Amino acid sequence: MTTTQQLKPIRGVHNAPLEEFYTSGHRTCQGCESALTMKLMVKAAGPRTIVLGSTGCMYVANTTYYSTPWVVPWMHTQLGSSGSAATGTAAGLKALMRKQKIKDEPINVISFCGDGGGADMGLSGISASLTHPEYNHLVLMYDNESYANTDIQVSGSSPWGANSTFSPPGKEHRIMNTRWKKNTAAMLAVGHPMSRYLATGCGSYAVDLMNKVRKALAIGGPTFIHTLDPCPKGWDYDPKYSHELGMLAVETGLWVQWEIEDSKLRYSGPSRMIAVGRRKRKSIVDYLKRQGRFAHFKEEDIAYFQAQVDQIWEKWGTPGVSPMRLDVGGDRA
Ligand SMILES: Cc1ncc(C[n+]2csc(CCOP(=O)(O)OP(=O)(O)O)c2C)c(N)n1
Ligand code: SF4
Ligand SMILES: [Mg+2]
Repeated sequence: MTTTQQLKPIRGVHNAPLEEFYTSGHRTCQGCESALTMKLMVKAAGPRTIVLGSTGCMYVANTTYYSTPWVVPWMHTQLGSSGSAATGTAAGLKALMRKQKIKDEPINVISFCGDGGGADMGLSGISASLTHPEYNHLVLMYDNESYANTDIQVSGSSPWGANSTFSPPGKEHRIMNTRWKKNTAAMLAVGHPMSRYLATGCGSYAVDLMNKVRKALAIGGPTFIHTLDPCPKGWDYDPKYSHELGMLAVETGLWVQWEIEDSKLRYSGPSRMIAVGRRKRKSIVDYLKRQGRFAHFKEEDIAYFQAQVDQIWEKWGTPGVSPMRLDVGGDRA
């Protein structure tokens, strides 16, 4: 394995690097948290970084003709290809260094995708990338809970009941998306023992997210981070509330922040406080009522949603990560 950069933890927001590698020149919506995720991701990674990005808002809105916010080298890849682009780029760099065509130095490779590109279309490529311990890279899936760039179609990561262009509530059927959100990071964590680091995060907890990016890049081998990114357009709220909605998602226990480093699971931020019983989860009502995509919800829908979140914390073997529990099978031979 080629060496990785030694990236020290950032102790508090005042110690975050001042340099920006994702700056002006993008055309994302006002209050776009996915843009914030990009900014924090590459701020944490630093200048010796190559970023690859699959089709979606973070490609299209960031590469308007002759203009881009990326200060580091950046390349677009096909919608389902974040995993293979990551492996290919890491392998290419390694070969060039071995042949002494370029200087042998640690270069970060980050490949990002949206939830449509990662949780749905590119899942197999990401899975394959996490089986190659000889290549160092991070796949970051920014999750705005829809195929946002093509006008908010439902994805496997969209929340139950949310209004989208593919799941509009009607008079006959109020709840058109009857699927619960996929738990992508945990699914990948369970199935890929060669990956030493997988985590969830949210731009509302900027230092936590930047430190997770640093750990993922420094540890070596293939890694994965899944962020939850409030999206004013798709979630239908005033852009000024993006930060608060990200916090609410965590404080209600709907979005659980954790990391698995060398098989050790740790919760972070409010999720840790909730997990150790030092903080109560907030009710989901405020989170739902502040977003137009849930405006059609009746009391029974809110109650169902709350019951699902309660279950994640009260019935799952590892809350928010895995519903599995050991069954010792007392009545079986
Ligand atoms: C193979 C393929 N199918 C469909 C499209 C059209 N398309 C472009 S962006 C996009 C949405 C991607 O959604 P997601 O990955 O969640 O990113 P977001 O737009 O939400 O940022 C789609 C369907 C495409 N570019 N390639
Ligand atoms: S639609 Fe959502 S994800 Fe896309 S640029 Fe706008 S706020 Fe960001
Ligand atoms: Mg999306």
